[in-house]
Amino acid sequence: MSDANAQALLVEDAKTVISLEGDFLRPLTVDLAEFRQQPAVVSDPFDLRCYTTNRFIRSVDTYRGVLLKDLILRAGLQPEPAGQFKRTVFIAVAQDGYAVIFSWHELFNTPVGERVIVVYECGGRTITSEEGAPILFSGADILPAPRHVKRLARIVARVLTV
Ligand SMILES: Nc1nc2c(c(=O)[nH]1)N[C@H]1C(S)=C(S)[C@@H](COP(=O)(O)O)O[C@H]1N2
Ligand SMILES: [Mo]
Repeated sequence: MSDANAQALLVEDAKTVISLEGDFLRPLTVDLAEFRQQPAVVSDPFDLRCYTTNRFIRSVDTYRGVLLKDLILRAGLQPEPAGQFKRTVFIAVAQDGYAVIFSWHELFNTPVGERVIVVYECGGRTITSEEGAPILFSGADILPAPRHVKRLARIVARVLTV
């Protein structure tokens, strides 16, 4: 990639934002350029396969991204009333309205959370918005396609009550 191309992608990254909204302590907006300053997680190559039809979609090379739970920790959860944060669900919403759910327990107290990342690179190359960046990927799921969300726009926190 030429320097000019790399620069253009960085400029595009700075314009690509994800907002954390709802029941966070400090709702915030992050841009993809900031992600490169944070600790990264790299996933193994995998086959993208649909849950509903079991259809093989394509093989995907290594992904690099930041942990969803690191973003959530930056925005923070309400400490009061005690323990209420454990009732939080996180809705990851794409630009087209496609949405998937994670629970607080799943992210912070199971191995699933160690592998839920917001992805900005594939096979060492920046993913463009045409290719679906930023992608939310849950690497421990059995069938990966449902929680492989292209063009992630928002993470909405909701404290559930019964
Ligand atoms: N933004 C967004 N991401 C999405 C979906 C969608 O409708 N919108 N569908 C999911 C489902 S159910 C499947 S099977 C795959 C399809 O992947 P493809 O669009 O790359 O073929 O994307 C997943 N990610
Ligand atoms: Mo699917």
